[in-house]
Amino acid sequence: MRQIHVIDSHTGGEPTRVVVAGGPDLGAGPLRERLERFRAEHDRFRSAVVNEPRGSDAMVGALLCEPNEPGCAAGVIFFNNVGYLGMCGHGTIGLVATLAYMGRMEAGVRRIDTPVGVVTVEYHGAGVTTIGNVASYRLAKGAAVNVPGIGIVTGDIAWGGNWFFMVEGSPVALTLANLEGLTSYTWRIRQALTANGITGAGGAEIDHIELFGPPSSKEVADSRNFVLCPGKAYDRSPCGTGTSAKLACLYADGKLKEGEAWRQESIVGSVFEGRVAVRDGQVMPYVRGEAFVNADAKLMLDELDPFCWGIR
Ligand code: PYC
Repeated sequence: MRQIHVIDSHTGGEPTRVVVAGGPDLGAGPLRERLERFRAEHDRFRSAVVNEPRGSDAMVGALLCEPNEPGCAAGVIFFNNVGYLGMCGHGTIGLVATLAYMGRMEAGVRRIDTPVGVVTVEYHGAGVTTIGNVASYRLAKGAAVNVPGIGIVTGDIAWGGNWFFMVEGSPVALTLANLEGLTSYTWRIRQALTANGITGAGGAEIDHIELFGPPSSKEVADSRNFVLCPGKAYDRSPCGTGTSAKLACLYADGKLKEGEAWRQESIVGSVFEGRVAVRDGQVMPYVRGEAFVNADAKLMLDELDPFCWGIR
């Protein structure tokens, strides 16, 4: 029976399952090439780790790898219920808490290799980390999409390590009680973007939809969001890459200055604090959040189990 050592955590309510041993051998080389090998040759492993009956639609997996880029403390490939993520902010904060739990991370700044580039992490102790994400930017302001049954929806298309369509002013109040309505609204936007060929740079699929509304209170945050992830699950955290994309848009609009704090609240009430620095004309987002380790376990993969590779 195959055994996989995983350590689970949550960042602002959003789960991360780090595979620390027993994962597929993806060889060496750039993380983006190893991600493609993972997808092509070991995709059922992804499903076994994050899908039911061992996981859930909300679970994000993180395969801990040897880094390729010099000076990195670790490499990581993120995956979810339907595929792979270039970067994952809440997952990186969860990864750092996991490395600290394993005795592999002390307070200070480290570099982490990901398929979309090197990110930095500053570990503050007690599960709190600030990630220095990849350069983020807005590709299009006020892009319009005709959503069947809804009409024209206008939003910004932005990169924060994943592609986002970001809508200001949700027509449905951003509360958990409206989860079905929010999921249906954002899913229909996502389908309309695909149907109309509206993409990120280089034809990349926009697979995250983010709605913004007022925070629960001005003392708590500057804004509240709802983020629909690629596999139709919603992000319980404020979404690190989504917050990065938002920061890039705010900066581009002159609504956020370099170094100024922006507190993004999630649909479950957890908060990330973000800032930007500008380097060589690029917007570099910094996002701070907190993660808790909540399981250190062995997954068992028994080929006699009809759902050994997850319910897909
Ligand atoms: O925190 O970047 C993030 C993220 C992406 C998908 C789920 N969480």
